[in-house]
Formats: sequence, structure tokens, C-alpha cells
Amino acid sequence: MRIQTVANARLRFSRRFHVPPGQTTRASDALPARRKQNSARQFIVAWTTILGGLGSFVATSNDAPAPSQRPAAARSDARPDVRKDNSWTNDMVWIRGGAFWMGSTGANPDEQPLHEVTVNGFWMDKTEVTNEQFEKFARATGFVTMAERKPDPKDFPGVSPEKLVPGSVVFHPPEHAVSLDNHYLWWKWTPGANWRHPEGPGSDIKGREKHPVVHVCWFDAAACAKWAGKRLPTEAEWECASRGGLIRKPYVWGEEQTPNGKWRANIWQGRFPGENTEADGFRGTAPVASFAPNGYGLYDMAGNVWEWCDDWYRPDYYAHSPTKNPQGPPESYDPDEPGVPKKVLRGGSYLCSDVYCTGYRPSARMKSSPDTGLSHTGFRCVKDAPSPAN
Ligand SMILES: [Ca+2]
Ligand SMILES: [Ca+2]
Repeated sequence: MRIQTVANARLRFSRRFHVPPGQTTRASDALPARRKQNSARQFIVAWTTILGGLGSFVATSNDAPAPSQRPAAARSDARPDVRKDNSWTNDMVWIRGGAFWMGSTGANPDEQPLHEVTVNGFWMDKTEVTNEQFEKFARATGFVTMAERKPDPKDFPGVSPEKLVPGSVVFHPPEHAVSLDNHYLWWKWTPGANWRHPEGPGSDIKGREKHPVVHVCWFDAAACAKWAGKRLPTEAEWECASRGGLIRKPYVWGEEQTPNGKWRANIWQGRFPGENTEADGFRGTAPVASFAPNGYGLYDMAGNVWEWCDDWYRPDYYAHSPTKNPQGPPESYDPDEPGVPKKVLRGGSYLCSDVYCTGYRPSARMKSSPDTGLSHTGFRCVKDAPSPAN
């Protein structure tokens, strides 16, 4: 085996990730079976170790002096002098929940059937998690993302150990027009690429503090969410939130892709993958909240980076999912890559165009192996807490 095996292990994505049918299966076939089976268990153990000693990110501080320090007269006051620190709500919005139409009628088969779903209310990050936010998590915990870890030789039997180096898969636009049948022409396995070095060694995130973090896999995202006292959204919560109160609209802002001729999200304009006209103002990721929010005050629910959800992926889930607070199927199944468990991603990215990938639609679904992050993969968190009225 060659080092490409490692690339394949982190390059498992579907046709709507700009990969034609069949090629994802080939990539999966190159993956050692033990790696497929063990990856989830290994990294769950890792989080437990790392997170075990940490408290919740959201402190409930009390600025009042301790009871023993108060004057006697104050103690006679029956009202407790306790104030909650709710400053965490500054970066989150309350999504009221309720019933909404999930899916679509005429798009990809896995978005069908259109069905009514009800979700409970929850808090959601206004923006994708940024580099500076993720850096706080990494600094506080010492967490090392999947892309920063040296692949374990035990998971890659037959691969020379010196070839097992940390890295990730980076988008490299070809200089000439290319066939859309071969994704290796624009996705490159890049040793040393990770969230701190999005394009590989020599690149960094200086000046990109407000950009969404990328090259994070599902395990990385879930660990960060847990540290913050939050969690990843369910797919139903994500879609409910993305619609911003609109009913069965094709875009999170309404009916037209470019109302009044203006782009409303950071996606791709031009002939993918070689020509990027940057008509929306951004070639790669954009600082979060560069475009107007949706009806719920959420930014970049279309485009910029894909966002991990908690659910396992199945294309047929909507046919029999619960109507109230669906949590996703108990097991994943992707007919493009049977045997490779996959989690759901939502919202599309700066690489989505209307001729090849329309992942920025609120009903569009994506799937990827939970140990795989790429240069357009990020996340945002949600939190269960009382509504603002309470
Ligand atoms: Ca763009
Ligand atoms: Ca997004």
C-alpha cells in the first residue's frame, strides 16, 4: 500500500461532495477493515480521557459575597442574592421549535418524502465555530484533532510507518478545465494540513481568526461541543433552524437564489472546479456573519462550511422517522459505501455551485465518515436550556 491509503481513509465523501458515484467505493475498499471498526471506539476513549477533568464551559458564577462574609442584617433578607451568568446567550439564539416541513419533494431522493416534524426549542450558536473559538478549546484542553494525529500503524497494516504522517485533504483548484469524474484532480492529500494550517505547512490562520474552523472531523466537533457545555444539533434541529421560520422555501432566505441580483451566501460561482469568479466576494472561507442572517438570526446556514450534525446517515430515514424530535437512525447506511458508517453534514460550503452541488439548500443532506474532516468541514453547537422567557 502507498500513502494514498491514508488519504483515502480521510477522503470518504459522496458525489455531492464533488465525487462521482463509484469512486467513493473504491476509496473505501482501500481502507483496512480494522480501521473502520475501531476508529469510533478509539476516539471516544480519547475524549473521555481528555475531557474527564474538565468542567462545563458555561459557568454559573455568583458575584455575591459568600454568606459568611455578609453582614448579619443582609442575612435576614429572605430573597436569595443569586444572579445567574447568562452571558453565553449572547452568542446563541433561541430556536422556538415546533412543527415544520422537513425535506423536499423534487430534489435528491434522500430528501424525500417531505414530512412534518416537530422539535423542542433549543439554543443554537449564531455562527459557525470560528478558529479563535476552537483555539480556546484546544488551548484549554490540549485536544489534538484527528488531522494532527499520527495514524496508528496498527490501523494501517502493510503501510510503511514513515509514510504514516498527520495530514488532511485540501482543495486545490486545477489550472485547466478538467473532467468532473475524477475528484483527485482537485482534492489533494496534504501532509501537515490541519485546522491550524488549512492549506498545509506554510499556511496558518493568522488573519482568519473569525473564519470558521475547518479540517475538523465529527469526533473533534463533538468534543469541542461537550467542552463548551453544548452538543451538536440533530439533523431535524439543524433544518428547522436553517429555515428561519420560512415554510418549504428552497433557500434559507426565501424563493430566489440571488434576490435583487445579490448573493446571499458564500458558495461557488463560475465553472467548478477551476474557475471561481468570487461573485459573492470570497474565494475560500469567509469570516462568519459576512452575509445577512436568516429569519432566526443565524448566519451562514447556507454555505461557507459544512456543519456536522449528531445523526447517523441513512438515505431512507425520512420514510419512517419519528415525527417528534427525530434523533437519526440507530445505524448508518450509505449505499455508495456500504460498511462505512457516516454522520450527517448540512448547509453546503464555499465549494458548492448550482451546477454540481447544491448543498446550500436547507433540505440538502450530506454524509461523511466521522473521522474525516476536510478543508470545507466545520460545525456549530446547540444547547438545551430554558427559553428566554424562563
Ligand atoms: Ca464564494
Ligand atoms: Ca455553514
